[in-house]
Amino acid sequence: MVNTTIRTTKSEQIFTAAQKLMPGGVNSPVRAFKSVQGQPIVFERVKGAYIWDVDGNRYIDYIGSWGPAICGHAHPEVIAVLHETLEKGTSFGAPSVLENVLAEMVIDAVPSIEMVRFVNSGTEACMAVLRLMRAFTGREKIIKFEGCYHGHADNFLVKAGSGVATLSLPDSPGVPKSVTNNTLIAPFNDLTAVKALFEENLNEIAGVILEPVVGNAGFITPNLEFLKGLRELTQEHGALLVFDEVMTGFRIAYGGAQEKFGVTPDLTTLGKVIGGGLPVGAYGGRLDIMSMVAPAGSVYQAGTLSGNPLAMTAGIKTLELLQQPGTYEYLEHISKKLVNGLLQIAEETGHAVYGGHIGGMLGLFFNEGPIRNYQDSKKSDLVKFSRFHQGMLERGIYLAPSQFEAWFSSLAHTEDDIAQTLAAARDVLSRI
Ligand code: KE4
Repeated sequence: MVNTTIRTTKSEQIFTAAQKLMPGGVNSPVRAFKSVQGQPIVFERVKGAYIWDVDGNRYIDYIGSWGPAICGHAHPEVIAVLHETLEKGTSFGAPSVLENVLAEMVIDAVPSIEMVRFVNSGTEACMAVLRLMRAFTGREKIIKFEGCYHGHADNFLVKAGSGVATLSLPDSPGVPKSVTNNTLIAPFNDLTAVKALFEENLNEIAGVILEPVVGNAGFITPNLEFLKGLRELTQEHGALLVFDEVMTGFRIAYGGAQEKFGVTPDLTTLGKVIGGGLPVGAYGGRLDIMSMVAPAGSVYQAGTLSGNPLAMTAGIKTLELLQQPGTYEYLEHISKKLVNGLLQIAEETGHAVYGGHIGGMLGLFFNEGPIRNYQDSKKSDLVKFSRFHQGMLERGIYLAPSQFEAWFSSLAHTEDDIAQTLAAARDVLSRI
């Protein structure tokens, strides 16, 4: 079904052509709108909290390029410094002082990070941190949590979230059993299950990796006791604790979930925000572990465009903007206003909805709740979500096209944007 009230002729034409050129017409599955009605909107340009499609329709955007646009799309100060760097070239393939600057900012901000390595995506960061965990401990098994997504490397495509959950893909074809045999799964927020895995696999588990606040099974918050328990359990068993903060890093607090909850892992992965919209990822942590990474140590990892000057420039400026006083209070305020407004409207219009927020990250389920893990979030009403998504799109509100994704606010979203979003939600929820 195409959007009935907004003209999307050009989007349709371009997307039809795209499907002959790229698998599913997209370069990342979740963009394909497979689990919601309608078809993908083809973007023309973005600015602040808004996007414009190729048909000239404007939307208030709560995806923000899946996290990077935390200061608003195409922030003038980011664009300005990028122009300056562009004049000096786009890639050096050699050290630049920009890498030192961003590395220092990340090390100063993130409690667990004493040394950091930049890569080009969150997937790369998670792949590298996995190899490092195994090298440091000499063990092969890892524990991940159902519904958590750590990029598309083979080892992590086991009961993953995000596009894997959205498309309800089986553990992806092409991933050898020999690889996933070493990936143990537990339900999020279930410390007992993790304890059992450690006891059943004594001295074999290299570490535990998790999204400390889940964004890839929909928005799921941790029990603090769960996070603290993982910290104690990994220490007790000589295993490493890894926070995948690709999504939460610099978004739920300047120092990420580990600052917010006061639990410090051994290693952390980052992405999205630290590149300010340019391709980036990073992994970092304890000096004794990071010193094992080549060429300082023997754990190999490399990348042609790693630390490239454009991504470093955009990341530095983005973090500078986030350091300004009041930014996280504003993100908290805007997210809270949106979520609380939606919960109230849902109640008034008779829909079971569960939602929450932390800083600039939020989410909503068509579900009675509580949502403690992926099994809970899977019980959500996906048909109703799809109708809600389509209705909001037709009213100029751009939400993640999957129940199994988080929403993102930014410093550019205004009170008026929230009011418009809530008005649209009331209209849609009173009709579906
Ligand atoms: P990338 O390889 O997409 O840069 O990062 C992978 C990744 C790792 N860890 C976490 C916690 C992540 O959220 C991600 C990527 N997030 C998705 C959104 N759910 C990216 C959007 C997409 O896949 O197109």
